[in-house]
Amino acid sequence: MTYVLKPKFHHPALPKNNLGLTHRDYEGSVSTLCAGCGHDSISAAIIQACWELDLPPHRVAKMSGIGCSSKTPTYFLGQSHGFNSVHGRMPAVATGASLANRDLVYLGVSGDGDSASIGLSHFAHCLRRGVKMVYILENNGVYGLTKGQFSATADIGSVSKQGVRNNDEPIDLISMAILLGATYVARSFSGDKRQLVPLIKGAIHHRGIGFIDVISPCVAFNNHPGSTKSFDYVRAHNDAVNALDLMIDRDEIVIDHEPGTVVEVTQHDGSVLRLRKIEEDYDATDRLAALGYVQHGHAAGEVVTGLLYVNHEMGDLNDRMNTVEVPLNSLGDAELCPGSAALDTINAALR
Ligand SMILES: Cc1ncc(C[n+]2csc(CCOP(=O)(O)OP(=O)(O)O)c2C)c(N)n1
Ligand code: SF4
Ligand SMILES: [Mg+2]
Repeated sequence: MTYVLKPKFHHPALPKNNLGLTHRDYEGSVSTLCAGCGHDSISAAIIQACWELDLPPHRVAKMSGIGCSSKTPTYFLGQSHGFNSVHGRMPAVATGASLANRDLVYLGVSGDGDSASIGLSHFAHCLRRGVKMVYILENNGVYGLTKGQFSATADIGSVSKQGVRNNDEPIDLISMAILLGATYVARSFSGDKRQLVPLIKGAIHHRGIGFIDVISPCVAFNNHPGSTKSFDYVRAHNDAVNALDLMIDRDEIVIDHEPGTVVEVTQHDGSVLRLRKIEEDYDATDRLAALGYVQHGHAAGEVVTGLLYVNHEMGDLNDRMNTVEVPLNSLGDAELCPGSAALDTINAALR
């Protein structure tokens, strides 16, 4: 519970990253979610990714909306900035923050209710505009916080815990993201940390929007036979198209998974996404093919996972709007009020 403080001491032999910080330094408060909730595993993956990347916690801003998923930023990166906004409005707040200060790493956490219902328009515009952020969607197919109503991502024909059938078409946020022009689109499963941690790391290093749809079972309301968002269903239908590793400064890394054809994508900041193909024909840089593959997988009841689409050439919203490099709050009077001559030039340009 949040009122139970986590002990600050830790084993002296805990490994440290290049900043001299242990994994514990990236944790937050004790989680109040149900024991076994998929969302807690995603928090653990975020902690692992930030620790491995040597991210200074004060350089991260956690943004969220409302829901069990949106509560989770309290449970990771306790020394980072955070803004828990209103239902569905996380993308709008993150857009403003990202434009005002491009120096921070923005980690947005949302739920399927938060992003696919009340916040659908905010989700869409944030993705199409390419806000520089990581957008993690903790997708359980239900409104967990308000006791398990079907959300807009629940599959047609899936059955609730009370035995009610969902008759509405689901919104596939991955297909939407690709159609909307998002430039880093991935799907993963909260139960697969080995896949999820590198996907989060790659998204943090991506210049643009890094959208990750993580299937995250709700053990209280949507983890029964008949659900297509349960641990058992996702384990049985997980179709991974590739496995990702992130190389920074071209460091040699040890890959502990099986061999396969490797494709490398160099990002704006020089980091390299190293994709080992599991599906030989899958090309994560081909937008239309990715869309087709995801749709076919969905029609066959498969949960297609991995880095599904990446485009490192588009840049982000800050590039497109030509925003200043430094945070707005560090600008002084001289930059903010350049005088009447500058104003005359602007006015002349508008005549
Ligand atoms: C404006 C507004 N409408 C409705 C609610 C009630 N509400 C709170 S959380 C939620 C849905 C949460 O579902 P999701 O985003 O999927 O998060 P989960 O709890 O499943 O992680 C709703 C409808 C609210 N808090 N604010
Ligand atoms: S109600 Fe569901 S989503 Fe919410 S904490 Fe419990 S298991 Fe997680
Ligand atoms: Mg939900």
